Amino acid sequence: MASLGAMFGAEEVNTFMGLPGCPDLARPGAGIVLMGAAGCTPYPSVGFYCGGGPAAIRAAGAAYAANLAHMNFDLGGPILPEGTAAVDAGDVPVSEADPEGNRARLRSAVGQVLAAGAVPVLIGGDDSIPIPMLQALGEAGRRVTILQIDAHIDWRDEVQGERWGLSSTMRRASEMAHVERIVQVGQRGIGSARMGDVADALASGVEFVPAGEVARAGVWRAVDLIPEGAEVVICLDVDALDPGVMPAVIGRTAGGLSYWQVMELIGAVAEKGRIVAFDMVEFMPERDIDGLGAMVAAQLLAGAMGVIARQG
Ligand SMILES: [Mn+2]
Repeated sequence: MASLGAMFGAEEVNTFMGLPGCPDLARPGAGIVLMGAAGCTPYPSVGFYCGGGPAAIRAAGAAYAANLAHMNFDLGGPILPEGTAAVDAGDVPVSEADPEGNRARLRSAVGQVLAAGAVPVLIGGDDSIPIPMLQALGEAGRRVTILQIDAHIDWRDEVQGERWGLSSTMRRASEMAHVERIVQVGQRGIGSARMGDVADALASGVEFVPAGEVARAGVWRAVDLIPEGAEVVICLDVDALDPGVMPAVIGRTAGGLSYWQVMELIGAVAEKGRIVAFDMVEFMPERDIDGLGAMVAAQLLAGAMGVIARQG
């Protein structure tokens, strides 16, 4: 079948947008290191239900391999401007049977990237993946603000006895001493949170910017809540996006953010502070419609990398 990539002469590539690989995480030779993970701490009822995410997002990115140096008007230049570089380190090995080992391997991989002075960009996989990434930032001595973009608040203390799963990500983050502030954007609809969990989050100092507010007034209050000069971790659950552009999620919820609202948030954070780590999770290929969600995920990921490459 004819494809966009073939039209523009993209060779077959295995990495995201044909970026160079990365044989040694400790010496990436680039300021941005992309890594995938099929999962981390699964709930037994669903397992690694986003396990195909990294491959699907890379496959969608392959279409742009021949266009990497072209003008991207979203960024005002090529994705990676002259003098910047990004590599794709492939996937961190994980297994549904070994969540503790998965967390250790993810912490170690992210830690190596941070030690090399690069920005880790992690693609999942479900929303349990950011937890070890956040721990690695603490081990590296970083003090961070988290900007979580998600339809759900992820403040469950445990689910089916599991404390490190995808519904507990922000509660675990709030317990980490090096996490100074959490701003959460995109909550909406039915099933976003339990009342008690919202109360706990607010009591801990979390600021919520619901999707309805973003629709009415834009992303700017969320940006105002990011401290000037902060080191920021952006945790993007793709279900924050409207299902009209991002159908590839386990639970579609009406009224989500647009591509531009998410790009505005990412760009504004990089202007106000510095993005020190980024994750994109919960992409579920089996739920996609004609590759629409994968295209949006790939373009958002490219856009985020372009913003990170440009920040001071
Ligand atoms: Mn979510």
